Amino acid sequence: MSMMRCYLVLFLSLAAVTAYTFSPSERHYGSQVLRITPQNEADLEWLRDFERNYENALDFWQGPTRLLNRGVDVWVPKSMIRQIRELLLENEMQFNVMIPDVQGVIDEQFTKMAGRTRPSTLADFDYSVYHPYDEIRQWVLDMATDHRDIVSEFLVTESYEGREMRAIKISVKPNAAKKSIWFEGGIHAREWISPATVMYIANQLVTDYKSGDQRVVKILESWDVFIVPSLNVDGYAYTWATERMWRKTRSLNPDFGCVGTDANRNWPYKWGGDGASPWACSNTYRGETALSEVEMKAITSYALARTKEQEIRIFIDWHSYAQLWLAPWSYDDAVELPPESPDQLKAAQAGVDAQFAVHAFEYIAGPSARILYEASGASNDWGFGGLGAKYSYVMELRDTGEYGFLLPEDQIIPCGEENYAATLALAEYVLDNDF
Ligand code: 0X9
Ligand code: ZN
Repeated sequence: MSMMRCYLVLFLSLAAVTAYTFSPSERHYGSQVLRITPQNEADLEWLRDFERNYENALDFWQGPTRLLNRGVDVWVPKSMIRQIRELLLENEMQFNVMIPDVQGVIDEQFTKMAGRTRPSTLADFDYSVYHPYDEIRQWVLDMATDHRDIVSEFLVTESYEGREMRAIKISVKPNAAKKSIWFEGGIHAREWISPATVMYIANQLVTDYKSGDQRVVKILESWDVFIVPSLNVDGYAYTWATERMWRKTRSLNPDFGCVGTDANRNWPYKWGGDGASPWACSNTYRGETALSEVEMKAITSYALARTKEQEIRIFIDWHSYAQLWLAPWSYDDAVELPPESPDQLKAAQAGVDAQFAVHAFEYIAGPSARILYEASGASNDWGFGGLGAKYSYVMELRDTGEYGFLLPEDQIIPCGEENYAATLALAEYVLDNDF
């Protein structure tokens, strides 16, 4: 063997065993997530005030919703635990500790991941674990290379910090009558189950199509599928390197000391109304203007251009957590629902039934502002009102408040399975009833 080849072999084998050592540097020792369960309307009213008063000091993983039996999950730093517990007791709120040691869960999950190596081929890509951004980007490239007959990839934009945001299109046989499905994951950085689930679904569609699964063949002969696995790429990278609980983008807000915009308050439809903050330090900061974020500008113009060629009829923005299908409207709970609402909810219900049939996990479908809370400048409103996709949803994945955003890896595949079933059911429902 020549000296050169010898070095090359040595280099390659070293590269193969170089394990990654991610671990966020921000630490949250002693912090807890408390779950407060409203017993009646008066409790809910109190919780809404509580959120208003503390939204700048505490991170509401799940704010007060319109669903009486759903809890409010609030992440409390160690220094405030006594004060918040006393406040809840004084006001006779029922609560329990949902996560007794947030840092403990984060540490445990990163320890489990330490020592893993990068997948060297697509065949090595493990759908049952979470992946750092580089690997997601590489997955996009590999999907297009290894399945070039039906998968293509494209660059949506470079992010604020200069990362490539890439996406795939699954398209079998050109057929003028096809319509499109649009899935985007990872708009909220810390909701790791979202990119993991959309990648699972993409792989399953391709695999099942290639093995001749008749349901999938029929679906893909009618629908092209766009999948953007990770929309908020800078935020996602930040959750691996620095702050596991980061939600927003990473753009600087020159007039404020705080970084980032809530990309899901930055969509250009009913931007800047209720349920979106004008304050840059808020986790629901709407941004300086609609589409102030480069990622959002790129994704909206890309989707608008695509729908002109081949109507995007199904649009899902994947989030966690709460197990909900959220249909328009998001921006106002009092505004009349669109005439399409009954169809949107019926189609979602077909998905809910399919989800339940797989692992008996219950999802609930409804109009977002009425069953959850108001949020203006949100994706499902733009998908419907701006893009014109009749079946436009925010999907909140697992769980309903055991681990929340820190969903363990052993739930990725089950979550993928039930949501793959939901995807097929939704695509079929629309195909059969309203194509
Ligand atoms: O608040 C959000 O952006 C979404 N929930 S999350 O916990 N993933 O952040 C929900 C947005 C859907 N719209 C309304 N709730 N109105
Ligand atoms: Zn979210």
